Amino acid sequence: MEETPRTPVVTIGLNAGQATFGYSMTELKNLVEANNMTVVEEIQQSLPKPNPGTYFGTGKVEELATIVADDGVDTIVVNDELTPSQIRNLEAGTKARIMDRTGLILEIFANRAQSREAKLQVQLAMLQYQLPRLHTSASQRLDQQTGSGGGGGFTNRGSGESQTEMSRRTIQRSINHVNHELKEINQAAATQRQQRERNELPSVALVGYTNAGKSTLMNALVREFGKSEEKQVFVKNMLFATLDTSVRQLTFPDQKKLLLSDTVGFVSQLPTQLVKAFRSTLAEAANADLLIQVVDYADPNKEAMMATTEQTLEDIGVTDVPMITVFNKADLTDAHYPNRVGDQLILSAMDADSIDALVQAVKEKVFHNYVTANFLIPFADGDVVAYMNDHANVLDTNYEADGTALKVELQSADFDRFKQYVVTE
Ligand SMILES: Nc1nc2c(ncn2[C@@H]2O[C@H](COP(=O)(O)OP(=O)(O)OP(=O)(O)O)[C@@H](O)[C@H]2O)c(=O)[nH]1
Ligand SMILES: [Mg+2]
Repeated sequence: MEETPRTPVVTIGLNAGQATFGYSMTELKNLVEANNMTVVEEIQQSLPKPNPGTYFGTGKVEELATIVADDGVDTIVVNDELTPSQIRNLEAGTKARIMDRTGLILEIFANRAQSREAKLQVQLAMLQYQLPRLHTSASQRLDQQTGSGGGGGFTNRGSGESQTEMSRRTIQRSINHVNHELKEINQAAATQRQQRERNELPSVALVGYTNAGKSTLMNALVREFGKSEEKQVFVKNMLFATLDTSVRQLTFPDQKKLLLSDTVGFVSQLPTQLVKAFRSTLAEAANADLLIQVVDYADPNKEAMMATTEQTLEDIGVTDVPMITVFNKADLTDAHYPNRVGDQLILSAMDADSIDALVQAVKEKVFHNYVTANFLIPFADGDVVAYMNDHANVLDTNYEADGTALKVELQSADFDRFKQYVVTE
């Protein structure tokens, strides 16, 4: 199958001396490629702060205009979010379409969204991004219509503004409509979450930079410990393969159970409109008992990616959930794996021993309210023995004259519940 040709673009970033500048330009290139475009020229300008009117300096805008004219490039991608008037001024100055980082990320999300919820969330973010921009571009059209002089300016202005108002109202109506639909979906999700909480299973969420291998780890764990009917999640070597939250139950051989969730990956400067729109999807992470931060250990920018993940978690209000850090894709490095030091693991999602090491680390963090005890259960209370076999880790069973003797590792709540059968050795 022929791939659709990639749109050639010029990228440009403002270097104000921030330590992460180089990384953010690499990230921008990856985002551009994720949007089926290709970078033909990368430009940067060192300026202590942006020019309020055109973001870049006058000389740079002229340089861009020359490149556009000479190289036949018609899209310029800017590394930051611009104000509506900066976009307008740059478009006028370069005769090219200007796409800012936010617009680019929104477009990628829009192309990736599959489920109804993800589509609505992206639509909401796009409408919110458009709302202030629509106003400006419409009044700009109005300025062009009225020109500099013109006695009829007042009437034109009036009709132009009402047109803007109308479009704004249309967008606002769409926002309300999408919000309403999302609310219904969210209510259902919240009910499910409550249901699960009532089941009192601990919940663990995979978080991290996009393409780190979260979904691959989820699949490896589900393959080994999931219910047979539970589906694998989508994995692909691209940015933002996952936009939907998936929750799967894992049951370990010792009957300990937990819920594992996989969700949307992060990138630096994730647009606020998207973070807001995806709040309910990200709620899984906020409500988790444990986070597994997944890092691509083979990526030279892993430190910056970890900082991005931690910043994004803070932005969505996830601040005090315990976390273990998984340095994944170790098979692509020279590192020895699996290797665990405290709450950090170097491993590969492709390796069975790594998965066991991860499970061990997760269990230590999550199942701390367990106790081991001996019980003697009279034969008349056979249902208690059945309960133990289903819900606890039965270590030893002996049939004695006055009942079944069990040595069991179980939740402290269950221990309290069956206290009457406890025997001390
Ligand atoms: N070599 C190697 N490749 C891996 C490993 N883990 C994941 N990958 C590959 O990395 C790519 C991204 O994996 P995903 O699991 O989709 O990553 P993700 O973190 O879910 O990404 P998003 O959903 O986009 O945020 C895929 O091509 C995987 O096959 C690993 O341990 N080793
Ligand atoms: Mg994924």
